Amino acid sequence: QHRFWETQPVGQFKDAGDTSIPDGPIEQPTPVSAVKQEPYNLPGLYEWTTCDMDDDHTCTEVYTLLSNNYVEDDENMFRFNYSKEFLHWALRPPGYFKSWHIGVRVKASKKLVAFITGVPARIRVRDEVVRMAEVNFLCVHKKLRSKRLAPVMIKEVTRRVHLENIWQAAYTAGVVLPTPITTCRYWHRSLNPKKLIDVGFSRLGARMTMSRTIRLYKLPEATMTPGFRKMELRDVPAVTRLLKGYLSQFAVAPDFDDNDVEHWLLPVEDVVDSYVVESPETHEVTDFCSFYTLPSSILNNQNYSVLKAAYSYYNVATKTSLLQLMNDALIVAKQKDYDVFNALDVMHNETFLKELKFGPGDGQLHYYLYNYRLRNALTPFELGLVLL
Ligand code: MYA
Ligand code: JJ1
Repeated sequence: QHRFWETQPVGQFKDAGDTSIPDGPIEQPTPVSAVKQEPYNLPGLYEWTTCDMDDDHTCTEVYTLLSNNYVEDDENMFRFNYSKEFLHWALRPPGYFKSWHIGVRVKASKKLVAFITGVPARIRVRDEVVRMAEVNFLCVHKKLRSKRLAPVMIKEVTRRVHLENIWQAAYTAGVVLPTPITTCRYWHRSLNPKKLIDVGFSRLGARMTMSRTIRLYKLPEATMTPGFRKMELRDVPAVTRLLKGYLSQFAVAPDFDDNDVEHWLLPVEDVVDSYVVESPETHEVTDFCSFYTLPSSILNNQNYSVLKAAYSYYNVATKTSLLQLMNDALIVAKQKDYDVFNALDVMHNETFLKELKFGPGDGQLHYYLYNYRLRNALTPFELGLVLL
């Protein structure tokens, strides 16, 4: 069934429901000196490369590989189109390791044909904060698929993570592997319904006309919460406090400090947007919301080539209702010309999705931990983690 995954320290389908196996690491760490010193062998025509994401040419090569070969929807109508600026941000958080940005090139031509990355994170699982790698951007060129290259790349990133004395990882995928800690659904809020329908992202509902649909999704011109403004550097300590308090209730969530918040939440144009609510009376920051920008290429459409999508990231409401806060997030996304606002059913998102006219998508996202067993799967609303 899973020739590769059966050999890995992950929850195995055959152990499902076995309550005699405890939660926690599946295998114990070895001394770093005992970690294999040489890279895994690639097929003879290919070689490993470490990608320097500060180098504009390398960043462009990675961007081009992903924009032509990364994740598509089940009908191959859309493909994620992460921008260079996004990749630069996503791959260089505090304490990142360049050695975890791994490419594969064709020896003869030096063409980049595969990629996988890790970035360090502290993730709390129940009561334990665990140092992990967040693994993302696994991509093999379309012409090199099904040659078992992916397992070699996963083993190589694992080796390089072990060399930093880190023994666990978190990752997400659209496919089912052994064994998800939870399975989330994507929800979509139309901001530009006419374009979404024109490109086949959504359909005109039954008994709906285009003009009724446009009216249905219309939003106010301006945000409604007094004191709602863009997050600034001076807000970092307050946002960290809000996030720590909020995330503590979930079974799995990142353990963010001020440095992490500065990196992951401070706005970067066309990459990540964050807003706070500063009380007009007390000047206290009481709420915040954020989204990241991940456009998709529209494959095979005469009129449009990109879908501009915002993805809900971390949101914390203490004084304002989460519903009103997210409505303001939709309003700013509309002002900034996004076509759609996407969200997973994680954290407390269920409390606003239907009311704010999000509809369920056809895509699912499975969350996984490497070398950490959870006896019982979580519900999406027990999950406090969003990966990019
Ligand atoms: S998820 C996004 C993944 N990328 C895409 O979907 C882009 C488009 N697709 C491709 O580029 C290829 O199809 C990929 C597979 C590269 C995905 N995660 O080489 P193969 C297993 C894990 O012949 P290919 C993301 O980036 C598959 O079950 N395993 O297949 C997070 C089979 O194993 P088994 C996957 O299609 C990545 C084997 O690979 C995935 O040419 C997290 C087949 O290999 C997948 N998404 O290439 C990675 N897809 O026989 C794990 C297929 O056992 C990280 N497979 O079923 C683990 C933690 C590591 C660090 C640990 C540190 C301690
Ligand atoms: O975007 C997705 N689906 C869209 C488009 C579907 C096109 C045909 N397959 C969708 N649209 C309906 C929207 C509609 C708007 C009005 C209200 C009702 C709903 O459902 C899906 C998510 O739903 N996206 C994907 O399939 C992309 C891949 C998702 C897996 C990601 C793996 C990530 C890797 C991680 O690192």
